[in-house]
Amino acid sequence: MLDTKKTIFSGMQPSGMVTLGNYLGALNNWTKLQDEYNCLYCIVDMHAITVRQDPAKLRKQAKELLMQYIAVGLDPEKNIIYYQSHVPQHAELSWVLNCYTYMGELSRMTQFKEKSQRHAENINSGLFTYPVLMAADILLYQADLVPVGEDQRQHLEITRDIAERFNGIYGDVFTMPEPYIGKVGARIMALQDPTRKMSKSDENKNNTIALLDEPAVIMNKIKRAVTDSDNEIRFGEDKPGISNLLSIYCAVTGKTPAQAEAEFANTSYGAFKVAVGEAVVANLEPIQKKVKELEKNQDYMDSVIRSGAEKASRIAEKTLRKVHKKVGFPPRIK
Ligand code: ATP
Ligand code: LTN
Repeated sequence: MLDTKKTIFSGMQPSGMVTLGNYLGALNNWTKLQDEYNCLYCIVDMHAITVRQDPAKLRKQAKELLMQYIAVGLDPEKNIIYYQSHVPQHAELSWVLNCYTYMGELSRMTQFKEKSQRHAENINSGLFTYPVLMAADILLYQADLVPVGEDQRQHLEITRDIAERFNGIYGDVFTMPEPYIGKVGARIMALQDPTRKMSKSDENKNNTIALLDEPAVIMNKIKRAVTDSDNEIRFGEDKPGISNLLSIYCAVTGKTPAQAEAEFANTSYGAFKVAVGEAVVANLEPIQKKVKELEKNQDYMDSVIRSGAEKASRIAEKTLRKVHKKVGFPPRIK
């Protein structure tokens, strides 16, 4: 049967505990797409080492991320789920694409500027070429669509620029990918500083809610979230804290902004925060339960890891061979 489904690729770094931001901005959309598309969801451990990681912790986080992919509802039978470092074609294509990417365009990346400020002691060249590896991830699988949070829009643009440049020279080698950015939850902010995005590598754990946080911890973090003093529950640029909590509420309940505003029109901040906390806890409960089950099933996890890498590698190799041929590398002798 002819496979006419389009392809989706996305990834997440095992750089900390998965946050509510990662879930609402990305993971939650991924599960909605798995029936209509051929999907690959990668754990981008090679991206994670652009910031110094503790080896034992990185390994643990990668495994936990994999379990959370499955626990939120990604079916390993329907989707290709794998570790980036198990598929060497990512690094190989990344090298080639490095030679088609300009220093100038990489220096304009907001994430690079932001991360080099945060890690001034370790501004390594991997951090600088991070978007090239990301372009390789996406282009290797000829992805049509890339579901990500708002913060990744710029990386998608540079991916398209690289693809367009390469195709311009060699003909249609790469499919042009489009970003897929959801309407709600695309940018969840830090709880203690709602002008910054919630980020899993944030050292202040009061800024983030982890998918695996205990219910009491979640309630507490939301209670302590920074708001303002005018006691009005509505969306507004002048109300970043309340707007963030409202966005979270809408994303976990499926309610529209107008519905949420109406619901809390005469509510105190205290009661509102309890309602948001309870909605989050209820949403995360089944995910946490599923992770506990998966933790007990090592054999199953191993089989997912093995088969995911095999399937991804087979597809990736096709694109890589084509690229090698186009740029003029000598053919392999069988
Ligand atoms: P790090 O802190 O290590 O940079 P991160 O939390 O920013 O990590 P990533 O692994 O870089 O997370 O991103 C995974 C996915 O989650 C991406 O699609 C990204 O756009 C999305 N995402 C990250 N943070 C948020 C957020 N605060 N709101 C919505 N989506 C987000
Ligand atoms: N840079 C992304 C993670 C990432 C990714 C990708 C996302 C790496 N490769 C390919 C989509 C497609 C981030 O979220 N920080």
